Amino acid sequence: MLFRFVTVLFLSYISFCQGELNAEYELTGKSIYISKIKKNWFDAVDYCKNNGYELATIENEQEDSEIINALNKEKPDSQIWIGGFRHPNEHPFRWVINFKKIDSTVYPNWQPKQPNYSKNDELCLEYWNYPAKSNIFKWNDRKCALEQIFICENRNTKPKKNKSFMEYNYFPDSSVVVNSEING
Ligand SMILES: [Ca+2]
Repeated sequence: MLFRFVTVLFLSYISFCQGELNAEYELTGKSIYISKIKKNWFDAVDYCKNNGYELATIENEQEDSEIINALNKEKPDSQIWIGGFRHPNEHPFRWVINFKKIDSTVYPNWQPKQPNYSKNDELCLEYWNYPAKSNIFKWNDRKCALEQIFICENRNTKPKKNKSFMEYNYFPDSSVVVNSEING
């Protein structure tokens, strides 16, 4: 366990030295990094996890507004991956960190007319900054294969079941999703 902890710290140190992330933001109950590099959604999940973080999740309006404040300071790209996804056969999106459904019981900040389940293949969740429509950093479902910047989070209080969403065998194989999106 100690070795694993030290390894995670070491890997974090390596990545943070490579200039792949913007400055750390200390928010209520967690810290976040906004990446400078772009990855598809699955690789963004792995990148955060390999550094002891998770792709960012949003539990309530305060968490949403704090991340949006950080985004407004960094002025990053207009589309940024966060840790929400859905199974092709299920409509509620879920958070990677705890599998919780993103439904009416959870604070939702969708862009108008989103999620639109475009061609039934927009399985991954992003922030979409769309100032022309006065929609600043709201949520949108988008193709997981697209390479975008992303947000990693480290929560002070870890969920009790912090299994990777991959370990639930819930999501279809990531290479199948990416290949079908690229070729389909
Ligand atoms: Ca969409």
